Formats: sequence, structure tokens, C-alpha cells
Amino acid sequence: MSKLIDKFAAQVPGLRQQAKDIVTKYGAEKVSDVTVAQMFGGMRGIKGLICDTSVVTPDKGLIVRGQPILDLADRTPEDIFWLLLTGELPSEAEAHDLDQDFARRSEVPDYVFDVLRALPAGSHPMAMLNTCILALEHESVFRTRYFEGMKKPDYWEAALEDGLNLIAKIPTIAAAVYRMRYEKGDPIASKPELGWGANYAQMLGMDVDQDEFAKFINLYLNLHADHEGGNVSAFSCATVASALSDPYYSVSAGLNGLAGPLHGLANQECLRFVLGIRDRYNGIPTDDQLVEYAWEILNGGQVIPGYGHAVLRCPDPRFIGFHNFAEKYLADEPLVTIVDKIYRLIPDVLREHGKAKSPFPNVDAITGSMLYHYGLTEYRYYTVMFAVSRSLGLISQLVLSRAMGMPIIRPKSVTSDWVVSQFEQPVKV
Ligand code: HAX
Repeated sequence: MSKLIDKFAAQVPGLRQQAKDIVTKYGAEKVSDVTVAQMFGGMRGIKGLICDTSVVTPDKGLIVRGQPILDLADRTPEDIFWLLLTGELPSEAEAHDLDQDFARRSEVPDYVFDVLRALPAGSHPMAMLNTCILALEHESVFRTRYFEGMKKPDYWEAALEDGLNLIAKIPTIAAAVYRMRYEKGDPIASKPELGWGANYAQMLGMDVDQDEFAKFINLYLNLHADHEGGNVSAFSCATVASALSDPYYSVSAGLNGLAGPLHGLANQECLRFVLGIRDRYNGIPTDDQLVEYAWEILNGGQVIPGYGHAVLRCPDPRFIGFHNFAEKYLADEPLVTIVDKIYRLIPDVLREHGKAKSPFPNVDAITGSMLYHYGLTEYRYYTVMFAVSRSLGLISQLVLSRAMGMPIIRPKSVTSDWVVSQFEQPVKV
């Protein structure tokens, strides 16, 4: 058994007891009122889920297990996974043990590559990744054990087993998606001894300073790993997992949500936006040109990609984390200069426009431009990198839910007519 499994196993009885105690003590207390506007507004602001891995506060952004994400920027993604699952950062020995465990589990069966080869040439990289994850479902320990009669207290263990296997394999699959989809040559052999993130970086095969690129990829994987429980990918994954669909089905469901343009796919839209500015103005626009361009977009009824957020009401600290990295390593990159200019000028435009509740950048406002700098110009691929990272959060969340004995998710829906009937005054005759 790995040190992570041991550590988490020791926590499980406490997690389960805590969940029971909370319900016993506070079960009848009310935490949220629901208005009709919220029902028609994507359930924004309704407190109805438990997620212990991270919280996003409007004024501070992402806090992972009590630690602001920027304090964790120099950690490895493996450290973040350990933290998400156990609530603590690993010791050096524990981190090493997790790396070895991932290495042991990292080999991807040949049939997954056969599946990739069988897909149509122009497939979207996210469809390719997700198809591979579903193909890997063949390996599910959770499903096998469930149909052998696994008991509820053991669900978490089988879910974690699948989760560790999937995390260990996903960089190899994602890198193969990149190389096969964009005809970069054969997949590059895995070197798990480099560490989870650096190995992914080397398997992409970019012709850049590998040390710097690995640092960037580690930062990317680390900052995108989790964003509490109500975002589309986390909530979709949690809902599917609550039906005891195994982690391959559940993570795939979450990642299908990540593929939407208002969620994970936004990062490719952001790069297109920045490239559009560069091409239109033959380089870096003047302040006036940029403001004029932003108004053109808004008046055309479109959104400014990379700006606004459902929860945040401050610049996304993950944007700041990437911005800090760009200042150190990419100061001469014109796209980053444009991103900077947008950051300086667009919030005022959005304020004046008056619609977006947050005029600040989210994480997607900068990442595409940085990836482009490193030669990763195929922006349809970016969501796949997001997905590799987000697998850490989705799996931590679903394992915790099974450990806590959470039931199937099944909120009540009502019809529009029911809503009207609740509030309509009877017509006087
Ligand atoms: N530009 C122009 N208008 C915007 C806007 C932006 N960047 N952000 C929000 N608005 C508009 C909304 O479209 C909405 O208009 P309508 O009332 O006409 O529908 C209004 O402002 C209120 O929206 P909101 O409450 O501020 O924002 P939502 O919670 O509804 O949506 C979004 C949050 C992130 C989807 C939204 O800000 C947006 O579309 N941003 C641009 C796309 C983007 O950057 N997405 C990435 C988000 C990060 C993420 O999840 N990554 O995975």
C-alpha cells in the first residue's frame, strides 16, 4: 500500500463520523434561501453542496484546504493532490512515495492508443481525451468490486484505486492526443521518474528549454487542479459519481463539462482574442485602439474572454500566479504585453459597460498566451491540459464523498407553471 492510501485510510473513520455528527447536531438548521431568480439563474449563490477540498471566496479567490493558492504556487501538482485529499502537504518521503506509486501505475494499455488512432483525423482533442478515459473504464476496480458485492464503507478505497490509476495515466494519454492530433510524430516514451508534471511536459515534445517549460507546466497543473464543488466540471463529476458510476465515467462526465466555452474551453477563446488584437493592430495596440476594440466586441453582444467570474469579485489569484511567472520568464513576449495591457484597461471598460458582475481577469486571461509562447500554438488543445490538472481535484472530491458516505445527488426540480402558481394572485371576479 502507498503512504497516501495509508494516510487517507486512517482519516476515513473520522471523516465519516464528522459528517454524521454535523447532520445530527445541525441537520435542521437552514443555510440558504432560494429565490426564483436563482432558480432561473444557474442556481448561483445557493449553498447546497459540501466540498472540503477547496473554497473560492469572492474577495480572495481559491483557497485549497485553508491555504491561499498563491502560497502553493511553487509546489508540485502531486503535492497539491496530496493536500486536496488529506488536508495536509506531504513530507518529502511521502511526496517521493506518491511519485513512485504514480510511476508504477503509469503504463497505458495499447488498446487506448488503438482507440486514438481509430478516431477521425479532425476530432477535437477533448473528445479524444475523453474517449480514451472511457476506453480505460475497462480497467475499473470500482466497477468490478461493486458487482462482486463491495460494501459501502469500502467504496472510497476502490474509487481511490481507480483515481490513482487514472491520474498516473492521464499525462501519457494527453501527450499522445497532442502528438497524434497535430501530427507531431509518435508518442514520446514516458519517463515517470521526472515527476508527474515534468514527465507530461517532456512527452509533449516541445522544442524549448525543458527546465523552464517543466516549471511552467507544473505551475499550470498546480493552479488549475481544483476550484471548489459547484463549477460545471466538479458538480457534473460529483453527480455522476454519486450514482456510483465508477471514477472513469465520473471524471469523463466532469471533463465533458470542462469542454464548454463558458468553462474550460474559454482559455482557447482568450488566446484567439489576444491573437485577434495582435493581428488587427500589427503588434501591440495603443491604449485607445484596445479600448475601441473592446467596445466593438461588447457592442456586438459578445463577451470579453478571460474576464468575469461566477464567484470571484477580484482578480483571480491564479491569473496573478501566471502573471508573476510571465514577468520572470516571458517579459519579452508581445502576447504577454497585450495581456498586460488588457488587464490594465479592460476592467474599466467592463465597469462602464455595466453588465459583468466582475470586471477582473480570471485564470484563462493569460494561460493561452503563455502556452503560445512555448510553441503550443494549437489552442484547441489547451482544455486538455486543463483537464489533466482538473483530474486531481475531481478525483479528490469524489474519493472524499465516498469516504464520507455521501448519497446520490438528487435535487428537486419544479415546473415554470408551478413557480407562477405559487405567487400569482387569484383573479377577482
Ligand atoms: N464580457 C462581457 N459581458 C460579460 C462578461 C464579459 N467578460 N462576463 C459577464 N458578462 C455579462 C454576462 O454575459 C451577463 O450578461 P446577460 O445578463 O446579458 O446574460 C452579465 O454580464 C452578468 O453575468 P455575470 O453574473 O457577471 O457572470 P456569470 O456568472 O453569468 O458568468 C462567466 C460568468 C465566467 C461565464 C462570464 O463572466 C463570461 O462569460 N466570461 C467570459 C468567458 C470566460 O472568461 N470564461 C472563463 C471562466 C473561468 C472558468 O470557469 N474557466 O474554466
